[in-house]
Amino acid sequence: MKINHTDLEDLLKKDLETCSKEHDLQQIKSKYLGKKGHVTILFSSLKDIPSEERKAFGSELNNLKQVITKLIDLKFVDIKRNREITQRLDLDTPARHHQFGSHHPISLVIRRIEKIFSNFGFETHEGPEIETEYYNFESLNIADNHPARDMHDTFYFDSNLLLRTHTSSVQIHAMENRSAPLRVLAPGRVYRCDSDPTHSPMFHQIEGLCVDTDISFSNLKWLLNDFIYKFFESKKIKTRFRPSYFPFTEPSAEMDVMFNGKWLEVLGCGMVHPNVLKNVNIDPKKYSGLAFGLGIERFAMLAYQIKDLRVFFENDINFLEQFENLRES
Ligand code: 2NL
Repeated sequence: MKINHTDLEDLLKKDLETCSKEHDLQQIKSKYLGKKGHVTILFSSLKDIPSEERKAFGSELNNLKQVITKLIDLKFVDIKRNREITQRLDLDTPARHHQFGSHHPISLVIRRIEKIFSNFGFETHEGPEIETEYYNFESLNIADNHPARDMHDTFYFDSNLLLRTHTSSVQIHAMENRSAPLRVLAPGRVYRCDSDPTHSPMFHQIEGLCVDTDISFSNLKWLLNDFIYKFFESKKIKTRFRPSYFPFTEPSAEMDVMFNGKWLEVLGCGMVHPNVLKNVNIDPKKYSGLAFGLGIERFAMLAYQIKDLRVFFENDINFLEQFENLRES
């Protein structure tokens, strides 16, 4: 009996052509190579073959088995690879939803102000939000009995440690570390024990300080006027300086800007008090300084026409999303 070697191979090839699933291939495999498979049956027929033909027939069978095993194995690899490709390119997969975040308006305003002052050589400095009484008050010429030290305004941890009430302390550290001349910008969170619809116990401030020889009040006025023109993108905007009082500056002033026919106070400023310079070992006879401080929430409200202070701290996604397109400003 002669086995039809090519018939079986062709039969398998046809079966493989229409097969695309691993499960179906397993069935094909057992159809040919399983216990009752074609190849196995052929092998069991060996014993009925006349002995002089057996050797040749056996060798032919081995070859056939090898070819069939190889074809089936290759098909397994093929199915596996196809599965990987179709999984990778599954067009029914829902599109990935890219949701870009946005910067908080407070961050945007800080960045804009930093950019304007960096053109005048001011460098941003940071410092701790927990300070000692010395750095928050004493070094700034704020006397022991000054109302700003009152327990109602300042968050104390103990008699010495507190949450900074302004970022002036950052500038004190900067003057101690770098000495004069220097130009420092100090943005950051500050804390006051005050909470109502127009006051948040945590808010943001930027202070600026320039110490050099021959710094005058007219330098201060020019710098701040130019800053306001740049920030509000108009040279026509009206400003004025009113005399004021801060323990750390002398003279001191408040700057108003005209919006819709009304004067609005936007910042406080002055010439650094000689006592403050002495506290950081800078000679007030040789050096003088200009300084200013402003509330960032106030500037953000003006820049983006925001009416209510509380939206800055609620982190409502509908509010924050509006600043998405202003990322680069
Ligand atoms: C305001 C007023 C101001 C300063 C801050 C300052 C810092 C040093 C020395 C002198 Cl180290 N002055 N800062 C000066 C004047 C005013 O802030 O109304 N801020 C919201």
